[in-house]
Amino acid sequence: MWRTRLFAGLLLILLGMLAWGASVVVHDTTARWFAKDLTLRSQLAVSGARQALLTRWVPERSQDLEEVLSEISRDERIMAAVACNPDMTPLAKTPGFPEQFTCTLMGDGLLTLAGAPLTDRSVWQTSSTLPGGSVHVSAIPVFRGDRQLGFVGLIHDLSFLERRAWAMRLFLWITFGILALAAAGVTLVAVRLAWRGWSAEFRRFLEGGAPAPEFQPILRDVREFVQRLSEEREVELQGGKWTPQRLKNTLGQHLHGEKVVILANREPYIHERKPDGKVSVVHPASGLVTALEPVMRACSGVWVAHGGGSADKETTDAQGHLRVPPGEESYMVRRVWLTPEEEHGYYYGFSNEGLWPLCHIAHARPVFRNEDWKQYDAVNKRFAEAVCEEVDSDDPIVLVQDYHFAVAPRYIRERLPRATIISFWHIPFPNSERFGICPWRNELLEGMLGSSIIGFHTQSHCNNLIDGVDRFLEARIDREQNAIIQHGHRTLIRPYPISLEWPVRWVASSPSPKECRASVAAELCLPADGLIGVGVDRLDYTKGVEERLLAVESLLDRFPEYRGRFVFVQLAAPSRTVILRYRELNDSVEALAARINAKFGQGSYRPIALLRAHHEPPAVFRYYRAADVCYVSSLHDGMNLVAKEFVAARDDERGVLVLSQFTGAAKELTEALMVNPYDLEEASAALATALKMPAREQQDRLRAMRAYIAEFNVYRWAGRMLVDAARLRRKERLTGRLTGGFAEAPGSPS
Ligand code: ADQ
Repeated sequence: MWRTRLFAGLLLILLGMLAWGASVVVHDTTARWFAKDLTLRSQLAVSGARQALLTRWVPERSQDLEEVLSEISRDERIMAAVACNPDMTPLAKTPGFPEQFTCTLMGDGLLTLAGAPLTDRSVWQTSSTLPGGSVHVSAIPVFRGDRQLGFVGLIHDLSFLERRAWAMRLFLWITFGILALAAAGVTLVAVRLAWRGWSAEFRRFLEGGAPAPEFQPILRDVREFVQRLSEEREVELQGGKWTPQRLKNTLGQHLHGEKVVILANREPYIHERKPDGKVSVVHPASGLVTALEPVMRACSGVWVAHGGGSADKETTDAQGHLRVPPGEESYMVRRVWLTPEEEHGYYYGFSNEGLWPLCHIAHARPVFRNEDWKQYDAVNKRFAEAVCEEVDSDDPIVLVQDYHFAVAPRYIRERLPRATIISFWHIPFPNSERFGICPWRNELLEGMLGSSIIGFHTQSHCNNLIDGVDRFLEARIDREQNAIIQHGHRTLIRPYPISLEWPVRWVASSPSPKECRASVAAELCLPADGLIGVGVDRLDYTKGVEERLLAVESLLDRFPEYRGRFVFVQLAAPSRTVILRYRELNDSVEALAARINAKFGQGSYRPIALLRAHHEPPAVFRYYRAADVCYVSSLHDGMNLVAKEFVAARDDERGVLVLSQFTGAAKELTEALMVNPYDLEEASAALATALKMPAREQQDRLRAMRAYIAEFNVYRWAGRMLVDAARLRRKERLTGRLTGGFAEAPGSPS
């Protein structure tokens, strides 16, 4: 409504300005007309009295001449008249003729008339102001034959013209004013009537009535908007931020506290038997686990995963069940056992030699073996069965994690047609040209489409999946809703950028950044003004570890002032070492670090500290908190949680994040120093900039990124997905899908 008022106000102002402009134009035009009119009148007055003037134009008859002038000035507009000699002296004038209009003034005026010689048709004129108002002054020559006797000067009263102009202006203002009010009034009434119709239509729609067809598209948007608003409101009421409690409440409110079952290859806690015979619990180096574990703590439920630890079997019951986290026991892990052949084909083979390089632009050739595919498919089926054993209703909520389980959603759907299955793909999804090289591309896509929702970190990965389906499958794409409909079943494709728990629990239990720095600097034998860089990764070729070490070399080449002062600590957890490409990477990183250390090392100083081992989270956070700079140089990464962890670790608001532009995180952490990791000059310059960055700027950048992660934390990530799932279930119930199988009802909402 305020828009309408604004529009009406603007209309009023516009019409006012129009009225003012029109009055100026009218005034100028009429003034020009009156000036012409007065010239004519002056000529007429003088030529009418010509005879009388000629007979009396001698000094002796100045008395008579004055009478003639008085006769001329009897015209109601002529105030006074004067007769002047050619030598510019007055011959006669009417009483009260204004002193300032001298014969000299008027005579000089006549002389300035350009062009032809003066005649009795010539007129000089000007306007002036007297205390009583404006006047018009004119001078007209008087000739006897060819001889000029002199000239007559006339003073015209112009005050009537001003009065007339004011009257005209007033008239225009009133006319335009009435017009403006009428136009604004008509607009307001028209909008009010339209608004009433629209709001009645909205209300009817929101109350569940059938809207008029022309309103349907906009009303659908409005309903979604209102729903979003009410959710935002709910957020505000709960203090604005997503927390474990809020996630629990959301589950209770939207999903009535239903149990969530997670299917992931990696388990959150691995039991390993150490050489001394003791069993230890290991937190795996995995972004997926880092993100999902806090969600499970908040939601409870069951996490179904491969039991890969050497002491995993002996720490579970006969069904592979174990309550975790150790000491808290808030949710259940269900371990699934794989034979070495199964693990080889499904995990190392198809998942990590096939799909992983297929999805990452990191110049590793995917290897697809028929035997691996068979294992992958069979293992997916086994895990799907394990999920179905863990559910306690026929319409459970299942979160399927990552590329290891592309076909599991279809197997779960076959057994539980009413399940709500959300698949989240933690790595990039390739474009259709690249995806098309996979011999089992159709089977993978069909499998994924068993899901109710498929999530990616970014919209561009969503688009790639949709394009792939468009290209390879018989399916209908609803581009407006970002949905795929196949065999009557609808799958929504949505971006959900993953994040961390906030605050990260390892930060609170860590020593202060100062203490961390002192202890790490001592370990590295750094001088007092020493500087520390850090990189934290699984040793994977997509993480750009080689490019990172080369950037450090370039920094020391180009900026010698850092030699002897700067040490880059690379924590590198060995990963997938069964695969040749990973073993090669391991060797080449080691060789590279040794070469750079040999080049710049001196005494006890080594610029690269390569710590090739798995580190438990407190150790990882100690390095984050000690560092001046953290460099994340992934060649391609779905999100990259290391970047977010570094920011979360720095509650002292010190340190700089240098981040590869090819990570999903780069789209969110825009205050990081962004680099192309292949461009060693750019990367080393960014490292130098980071090491010189003033404390104030470090603080500004970190503060902005910390605020972002605090808000967009992992509870929000999970909450958004689960709320979308709940909405979907509501819609499905409404359209009767749950009673009639999972086929989409005709015209069902998305
Ligand atoms: P990852 O490829 O595993 O995850 P990332 O997101 O960087 O990569 O997470 C790595 C996790 O492992 C972090 O929590 C880190 O602290 C930990 N870690 C790394 N090196 C370690 C080491 N040496 N010792 C101990 N812990 C270590 C996949 C995708 C990512 C996506 C995540 C989450 O590849 O793009 O961000 O899933 O969706």
